[in-house]
Amino acid sequence: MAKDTLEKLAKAIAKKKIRVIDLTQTLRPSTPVIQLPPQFAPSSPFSISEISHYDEKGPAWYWNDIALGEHTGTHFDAPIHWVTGKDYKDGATDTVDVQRFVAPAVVINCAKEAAKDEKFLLTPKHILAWEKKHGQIPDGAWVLMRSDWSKRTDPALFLNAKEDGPHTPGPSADAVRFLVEERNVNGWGVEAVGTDAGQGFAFEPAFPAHTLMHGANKFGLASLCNLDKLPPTGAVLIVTPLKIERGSGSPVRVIALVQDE
Ligand code: 23J
Ligand code: MN
Repeated sequence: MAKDTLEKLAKAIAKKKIRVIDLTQTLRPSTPVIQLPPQFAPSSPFSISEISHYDEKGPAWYWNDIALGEHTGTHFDAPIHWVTGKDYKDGATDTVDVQRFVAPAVVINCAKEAAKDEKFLLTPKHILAWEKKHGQIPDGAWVLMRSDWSKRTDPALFLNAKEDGPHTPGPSADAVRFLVEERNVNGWGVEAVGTDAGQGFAFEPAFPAHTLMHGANKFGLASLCNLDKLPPTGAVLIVTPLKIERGSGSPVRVIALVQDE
């Protein structure tokens, strides 16, 4: 590799030949948080309170206290989040190999399907059809499911809770199995509140994107946005969770590098 590769990259970014796209939702008290059945402990909503605002509490400075669950808003799921990944020494927010925080991404566009069917499930058949057009998913890539779900700005419509549980799109168990076993992905990312489909609790295995991905030391990304601004292949994601000691996940600012044609 040429020794000036990084220098060229920095110049291309400065000249906007390579653009930086924000895949992150704004954090605010109304940020939707996953809702579990009542027998399970809930994650609290994001909260923010002012410490001082150029006033008597701090004449020249403004700052806030914040409180939030690790899995709030646009966030990273570490392998130890799930019981199947609990023993990975490099599976916590503070122990993950940072090399994996910079990785290519492919985007599978399911926007039309999700618009027609709120419970749309991505299957191996869809993935293979995508690969026929765009080539095989590269080793170590993020696989991102574009559903345009992030365009649901009303928190209730975003969570889309119904009598029988949430109606939100996601992967089938077979799709997750395929990505883990047949393609050595870095992780799986979605626009919905969690990496699993809303009905994933009833799948076999339950919550396959959690059970199988984390069981294989792979990552998750949830509540992404702007996936419609990414090409199907060629983007590079930078995902840097907070270095929480033994953290199971973290809110994260996800950015993508994209080279225009
Ligand atoms: C805890 C329990 C079930 C689920 C989740 C968290 C998530 O989706 C998450 O944010 O990791 S499904
Ligand atoms: Mn999570």
